[in-house]
Amino acid sequence: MSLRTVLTFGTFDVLHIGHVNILERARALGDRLVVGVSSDALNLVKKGRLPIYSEADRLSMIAALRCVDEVFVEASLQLKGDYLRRHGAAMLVMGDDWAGRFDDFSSICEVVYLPRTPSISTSEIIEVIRRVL
Ligand code: C2G
Repeated sequence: MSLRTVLTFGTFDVLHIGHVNILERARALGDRLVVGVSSDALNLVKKGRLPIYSEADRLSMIAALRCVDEVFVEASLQLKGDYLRRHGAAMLVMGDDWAGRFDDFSSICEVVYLPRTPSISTSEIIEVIRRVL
């Protein structure tokens, strides 16, 4: 019987409980979890700034989590379909801030949006740190 691979994408900058929650819930939906971590260059395009933590550090932290089996660098938003095929994904999981945005990939695998963890985000953490400094 082949293993059911779940794949998810994200920047995972300034790692927090919302990130860990979605990764653990994604892993529980299959047998192995593969995570595409956005490159620094992609983040600059997506969010107009570089992440606080470098690409290498973000990859290391995500790879160190017990629920994560494999990580790779997501270099381009346009390659999502290729990444899903290359890793033999049975399911794509994203937070529901992306609801509906990845439905086109349902021709490749199941697409599932999980509720975000409320009241925490990287940008809020950065804002709080700015305020206390
Ligand atoms: N997340 C969550 N709860 C939060 C914050 C984030 O469930 N409180 C989820 C997001 O919905 C996402 C994942 O954690 O599925 C990673 O979040 P980000 O690092 O903010 O990812 P993002 O930059 O949105 O990248 O092309 C898609 C992107 O790669 C997603």
